[in-house]
Amino acid sequence: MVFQATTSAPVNIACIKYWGKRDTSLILPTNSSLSVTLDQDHLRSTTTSRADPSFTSDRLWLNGKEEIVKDGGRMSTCIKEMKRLRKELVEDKDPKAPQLSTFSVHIASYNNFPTAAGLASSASGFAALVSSLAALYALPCPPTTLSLIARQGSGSACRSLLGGFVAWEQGSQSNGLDSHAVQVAPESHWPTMHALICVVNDAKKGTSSTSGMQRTVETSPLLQHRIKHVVPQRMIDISKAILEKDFDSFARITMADSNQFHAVALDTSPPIFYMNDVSRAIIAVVEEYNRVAVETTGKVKAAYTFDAGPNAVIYTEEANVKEIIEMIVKFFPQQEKFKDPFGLFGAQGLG
Ligand code: 2P0
Repeated sequence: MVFQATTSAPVNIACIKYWGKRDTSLILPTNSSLSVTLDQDHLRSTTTSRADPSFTSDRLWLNGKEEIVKDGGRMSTCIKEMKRLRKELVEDKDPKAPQLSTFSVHIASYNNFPTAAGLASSASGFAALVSSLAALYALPCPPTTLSLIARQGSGSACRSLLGGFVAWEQGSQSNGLDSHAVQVAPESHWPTMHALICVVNDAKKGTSSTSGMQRTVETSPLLQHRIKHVVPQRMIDISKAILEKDFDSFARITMADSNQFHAVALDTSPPIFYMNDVSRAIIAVVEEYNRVAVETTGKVKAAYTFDAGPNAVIYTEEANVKEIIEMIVKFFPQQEKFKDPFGLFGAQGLG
């Protein structure tokens, strides 16, 4: 009998950014965050997990290359937690169920986009890992429960287990049981919302999110202001904007939060720079585009956001997608060799 399951999970792009942990081993954040899960075929991790009594250890291959599963590391924690759930929820209840929790697993995962280039590969990667083990172990768990485990792989991964508009509630318990993802609205709620992915640079980033954010927690006074006085209200306001499909408010909050996240990175000692000159030029172009839109309609039409890297994501509604792509291509002519190398330069529909 073969015990194997394959599932995939998409990346998510945060509008309210997660940056900072209050507990680094359980991965509990210093603030809540909110993201949009992209739902098309680009930017996904696909993971196959197999359990077999002949396997002698848990092993993992990422894009075809074996990675060490370190004892006590994040990968090993996720696998261990999933085996614990299998035992508790399936095997202890049904003694005839195959004792898969006692077998080692082999896991193979592929990203269809550049790994660790600020395109949230750890988010889709750990979400796909947890969902493939949940399928392998036939766990009767809602995505919220699985998000508690994906969170321990990589914080942002907890948000990729749900579709549409997803909040990661920071929670207040020290055991982390209330620090999980919740869906604010499904993708069908706002099908005209699109995310344009602009790959500025697909090289591996200089400062990893994990080490960068802890340096920020240790050294940035601005982070303390952000987590106490800014993010809580923004979480309320952006959730309302999403529920009311109020693009103008959604966009203004998203841009302000991206800018504050990068300000907090700059406020870190030594400072962290994730955006480059092209990123800043994209901000200038979108700001000018919005200035004209506000003059004519009173509302902005696009929102840029940047994660821990120079690549831009531009949120907009369907009616503006063509115009914005044409504008970006005009201001940032693509060298032939960089023309859509990963098939990413285009609209990611959410509908
Ligand atoms: C986010 N980022 O909310 C923010 C915005 C980057 C900038 O979540 O240490 O890779 O694995 O929990 O999840 C990147 O952080 O960090 C991230 P760990 P993770 O999407």
